[in-house]
Amino acid sequence: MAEVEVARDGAVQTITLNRPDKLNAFTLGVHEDLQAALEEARDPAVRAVVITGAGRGFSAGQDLTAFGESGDVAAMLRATYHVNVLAIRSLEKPVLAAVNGVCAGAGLSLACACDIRLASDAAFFVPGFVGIGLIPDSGGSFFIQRLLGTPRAFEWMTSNRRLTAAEAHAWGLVSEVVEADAFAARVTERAAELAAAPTRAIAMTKRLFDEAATSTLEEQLEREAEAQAEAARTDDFREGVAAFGEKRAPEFRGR
Ligand code: LHQ
Repeated sequence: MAEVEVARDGAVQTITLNRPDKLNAFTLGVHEDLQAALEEARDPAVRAVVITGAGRGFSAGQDLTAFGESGDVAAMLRATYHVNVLAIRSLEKPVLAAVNGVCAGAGLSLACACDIRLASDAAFFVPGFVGIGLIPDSGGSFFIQRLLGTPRAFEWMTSNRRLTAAEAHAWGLVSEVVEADAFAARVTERAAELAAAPTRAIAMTKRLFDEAATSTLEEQLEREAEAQAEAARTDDFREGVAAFGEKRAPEFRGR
């Protein structure tokens, strides 16, 4: 079995981290396969991406038994986690983290690099890093600070406290918690909704929000104007306005 499985259902690509015995902890092989899967997700026919885990884990982060694969930690991070986190952010379509179970360390960072997080009620969230004397890497210090705000992010990431799915929802870390039995069906439904959305507008919204983190209002207004001009040239905009006039649901094609 591959350590990362890729499946396509219509316009949805599902990427499953697949080392269930090790809670889908990351090895070099997992990084390489994830990189290939994210490259495949650039296909314009893919309009929504789901990242999830096999078994009872989403991911427990770095495989601590494979830590010795490279002596140079910074170089290892740059060559592996950084590439995949940046690939998720630059993907011009929504990426949904379907957090089916345990989510820790760089697995938590990866989930937080995604655009939307849905959690099973069987999931729980653990910083991990501080438990072994490390700092939140793989974008953890960036995304978790933005999602939770500095006081809460700092308190949590320095405590290593387990957060239940319900607590993660109350904090805004995940947008929805679903009973474990109904989780797969809900993920399929949510991913299909995203894949049927106006993909170009969603991609531009994703980029605008990322840029807003470091922009002035003036810069952002200008970016919005340029992006809106582009969105207004899409077939999906024409379809949206036509459907509105005809009092029917729009059929967006992602172009
Ligand atoms: C694991 C792991 C794991 C290997 C569970 N590795 N086997 C760091 C270093 C440098 C550069 C790159 O970046 C990073 C980033 C990081 O991600 S650092 C943080 C690494 N992650 C952790 O420290 C979490 C370690 N794991 C845990 O604390 C627990 O396993 C959690 C809280 C995630 C889950 O606890 P349980 O539900 O009680 O499961 P378990 O501990 O029994 O784990 C099940 C199996 O998975 C077990 O194997 P075994 O053969 O005994 O059944 C674990 O050894 C294995 N496993 N995490 N990261």
